[in-house]
Amino acid sequence: MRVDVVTIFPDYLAALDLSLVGKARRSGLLDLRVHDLRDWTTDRHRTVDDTPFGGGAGMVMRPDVWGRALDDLLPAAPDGGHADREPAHVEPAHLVVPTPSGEVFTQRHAEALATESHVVVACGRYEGIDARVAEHARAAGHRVSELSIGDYVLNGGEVAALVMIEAFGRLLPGVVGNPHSLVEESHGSAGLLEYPVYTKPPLWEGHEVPEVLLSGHHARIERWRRDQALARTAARRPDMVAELDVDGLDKADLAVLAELGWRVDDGRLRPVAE
Ligand code: JB8
Repeated sequence: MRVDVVTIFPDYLAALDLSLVGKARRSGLLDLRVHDLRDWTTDRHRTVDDTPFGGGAGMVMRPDVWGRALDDLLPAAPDGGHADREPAHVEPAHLVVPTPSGEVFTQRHAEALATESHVVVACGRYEGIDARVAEHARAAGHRVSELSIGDYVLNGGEVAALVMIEAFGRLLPGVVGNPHSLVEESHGSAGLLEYPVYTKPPLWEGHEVPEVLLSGHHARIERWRRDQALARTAARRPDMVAELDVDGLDKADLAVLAELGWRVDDGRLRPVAE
C-alpha cells in the first residue's frame, strides 16, 4: 500500500518510523512518504494561507498550493471526472482529509482504507483547507473522505492522520504478527468493549487477580469475561448496548443485562426507566 501525507509539519509524522507501522515500512508492506506542503508554494515567503472570504477569525489554506500538491500526488484523473468516458487503467486514490467537521472515523473506516492501494492524507492547519480542494478531487474521480477522530478540536490534522494511519496500517496483511489478535478483537468490536486483563503476579500491592482466571476452568473463564465485557459496556457505552443484535445474545447475556437495567423490548435492548 502507498500512503502520501502532506503537511506543513513533516516532523510531526516522525512517529510513523516507530513500532509496527515503522516495521511495515521497512519491510516494504507500507510505502509511506511524508511531504512538506511548502514544497508546492511559489512565493519567497512560502505562503500556504490567506484570509477567509466572508470574514471571520483565522486563516484558510490556499487552494492553489494544495491543488499543485495533489496534482503531483494523486494519479492522473481516472476519467477526468466524466463518468461516461472509457475508464483509464489508473487506480484512483483515496484522499483523506482530517477535519473536526468530518464523519467520525471508526474501525469500519480503518477496514475500508486498509483495502486501498493508494491513500493521500491532506493535513490542514489554521481554520482548514479551502473547500474547493476536496470538491476538485471528487470531480476528478477520486474518493474523498473528510474524517474526524472524535468530538474535540486539535490544532491541525497531523495527530488525526497518525491515528488513522496506525488504525488502518495494522490491518494490512502481514503487519500484525499474530493475525489471531485481530480475529479476537473483531469479536470485541462485534459490539462489546473488551474484558479486563491481568498478568503475574497473582497478588500485587494488595490487589488479587480474580480467582476464576486462576481456576483453569475454561468455560467459567469465558462466561466471566463475557459478563465483564457486558458490565463494562453497559457502564461506559450505553450507546453500544442499545445497538446490540439481540439474536447474538444468549440467556446468560440477557440475564446479566437485565441485572444492569436493560430489557428486550420490541426486538431491541432498552434501559429500564427508573
Ligand atoms: C485545522 O480536530 B481535528 C482537526 C483540527 C484541525 C484541522 C484538521 C483536523 C485543520 N484544525 O481532527
